[in-house]
Amino acid sequence: MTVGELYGRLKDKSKWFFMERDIGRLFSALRSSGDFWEVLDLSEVPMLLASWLVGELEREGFVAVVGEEVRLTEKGECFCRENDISRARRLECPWCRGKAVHVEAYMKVLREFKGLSLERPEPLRQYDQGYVTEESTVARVVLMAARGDLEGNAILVLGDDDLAGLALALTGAPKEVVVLDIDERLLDFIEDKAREVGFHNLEARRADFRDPLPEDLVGRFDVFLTDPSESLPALKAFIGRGVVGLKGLGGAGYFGLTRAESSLWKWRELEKILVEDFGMAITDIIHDFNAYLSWGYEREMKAWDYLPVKAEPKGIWYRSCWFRIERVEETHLENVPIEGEIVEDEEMATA
Ligand code: SPD
Repeated sequence: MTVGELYGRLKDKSKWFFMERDIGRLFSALRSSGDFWEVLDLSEVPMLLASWLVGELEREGFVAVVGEEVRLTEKGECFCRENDISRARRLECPWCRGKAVHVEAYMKVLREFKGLSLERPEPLRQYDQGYVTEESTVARVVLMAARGDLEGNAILVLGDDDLAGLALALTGAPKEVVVLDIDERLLDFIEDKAREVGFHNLEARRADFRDPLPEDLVGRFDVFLTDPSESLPALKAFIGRGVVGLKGLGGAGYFGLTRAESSLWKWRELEKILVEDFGMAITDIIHDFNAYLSWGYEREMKAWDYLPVKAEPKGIWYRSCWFRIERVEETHLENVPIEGEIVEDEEMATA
């Protein structure tokens, strides 16, 4: 059977955006690992689609679930050989781990950041929290330095369970940092620690991004940073508020986007919004820049019921690509309330 024939049999049954290429990606990852979390990571097939697909492949006899593993059967191996599907491999640079920046000049910041993070508030499902490794947070700061978005800049952080505000404070480099979050625990923690390290130009303020950006923050910043939940309305709200916060042309923004919770269809929808509505050019997309630690509520998240194997992840499996965008056209920006729930769409899996 060809990949095209298998796709033809399955495509109309899927509830999610599904391309022929997803089949090749999934088989390729299954050739490399039987650990389903690692398969998700390697394949980059959205989590709910991949879970459903494994069920279909099991019914067709291509895979078997054995204990805590999803294994290719002889039929599955044969399918790969006949369709020239090779093993998925991680071929990232071992020096930067694919982050495209070298943290060496910021080792002191990383060391101090790790120390301060020991007491950080744990993720809450209520806010869809789940934070990145300390290395990822500091790499964001290093990238900002490399792009001229750190020294002397006014920086707005929208949502900060990753503690980017604190890492920025540790550099002592920004002119000011304003951290907005809905979670008072984070605000108190970040403000206290920033003061403790002697950075006094950080303000932490409660915000819900369904509300307009407060007037005194509109048009005040050189740079913003955010890592939103991945429904399109949430991405649009968080990034949109960030853009509203920028001073104007040349203002830059950073945000993360996964393949686990966002299909390439959603990527394109968002990219259209960035370019056409927000007047932004996409200057950087660094693949798998951010690595997230287990958030502790895996068994409660939406995807748990869909997983072919009910076992908790043993290591990092959830990563996001890191975007840098820059304002090149002063399009009209809305700063109006958004009604209703925004942290939900059919591809979101980990909330
Ligand atoms: N719900 C668990 C963790 C979610 C982490 N969100 C990352 C979003 C990336 N844009």
